[in-house]
Amino acid sequence: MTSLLTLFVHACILIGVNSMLQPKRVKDTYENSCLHNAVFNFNSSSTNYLEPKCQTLFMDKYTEMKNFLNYTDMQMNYLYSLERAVLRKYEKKQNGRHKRQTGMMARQECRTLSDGARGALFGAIVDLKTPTGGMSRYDTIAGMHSFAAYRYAHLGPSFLGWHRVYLIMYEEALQEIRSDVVLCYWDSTLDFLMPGSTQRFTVAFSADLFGNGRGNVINGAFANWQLPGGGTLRRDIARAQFPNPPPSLTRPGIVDLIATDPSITSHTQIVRGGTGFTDPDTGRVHTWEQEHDNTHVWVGEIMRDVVAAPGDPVFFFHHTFIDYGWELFRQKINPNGNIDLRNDYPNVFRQKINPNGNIDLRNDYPNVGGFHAPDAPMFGFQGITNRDGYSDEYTRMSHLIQLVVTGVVDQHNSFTV
Ligand SMILES: [Cu+2]
Repeated sequence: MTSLLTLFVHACILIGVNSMLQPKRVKDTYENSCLHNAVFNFNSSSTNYLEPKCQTLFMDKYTEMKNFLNYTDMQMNYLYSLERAVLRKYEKKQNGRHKRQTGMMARQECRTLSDGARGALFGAIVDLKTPTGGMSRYDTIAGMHSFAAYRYAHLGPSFLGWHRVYLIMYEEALQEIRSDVVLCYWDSTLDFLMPGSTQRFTVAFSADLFGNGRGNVINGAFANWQLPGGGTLRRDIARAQFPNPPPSLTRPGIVDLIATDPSITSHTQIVRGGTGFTDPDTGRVHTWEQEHDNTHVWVGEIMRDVVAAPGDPVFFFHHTFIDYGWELFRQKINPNGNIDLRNDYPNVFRQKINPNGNIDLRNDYPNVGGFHAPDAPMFGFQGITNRDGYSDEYTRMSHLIQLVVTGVVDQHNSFTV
């Protein structure tokens, strides 16, 4: 009797473990569960643990990324170890669906961090950049973005989810160095509110925060960073490289629009390839991704280059804010948290990617649309689908749980730099 009971308990544990390893999906294809399983169990370049069909599927993707980035097995192992850590947390969140977490650290504006908290976070970033065993973990993570840049991570609905997962992975890497840090965001609407010609003197780009904003970065925590492609980290903030229109920081009005406008209620209305919304300043179709582009251009130099951009740590502070703005939207359309927003993933991949209609990017990147398909594996994160990037689990992993829509934007506006 005892042994039967033991057996029963064991079986339960096994079933429990199994279901933990196989998160529920909206649409679980053979490809997705194979890749998920492969990533989850990946710990060396050996794939003998996979059945032959799955082995081929996985190795094709593994080799494609490895060759494109010219990474060593050690670098690939590192990326997969991070993805696995992210997946483990995801599944933990899934199992604790209704549990409210207390005492969880929340991401906040970088300028509102205490000196100690900012020192800890920036210190971890600098540590990540320090080469260990012949590689910089920071550069290994940054390079991954270049692989995904043109095809999966931009110009469509996966932009939001892809970058969210990417931020979580980066945060995971930082937490392996210091468990008490979370990302902070650069709310560039604050700097936008400074009169135009004074924006370049923002404290954000000073020795106290991200380092100087023009030329080689020679002060602050990220001074003299070397880029993997050669050269030093450099910026050219608030310079009108494209004087017409000049680069703009994130506009508070756009944040308000997506966070509070009651007529913008689906993801299709904020992503590229969808219907977009009307830009109050230009009257043109606009999206949250396009608004994010502007700040990249405003920072200039490395940040302006979609492939090299994560080489500037400001990339992650900016994206953390873009992720935050998206979260304001998500909470607006799902205030009670009872809608699975994976089902609101726009199925727009057969439409023109460029809503202005002047360039059909499908001609340049013939498969760009397909790469954004809801149930396609998220590029570089084979164990996750594009649609999964919209799930609540990733929100809850993003240290955004304490977000409250009401009052947040006002707080920003009255915050003085
Ligand atoms: Cu990006």
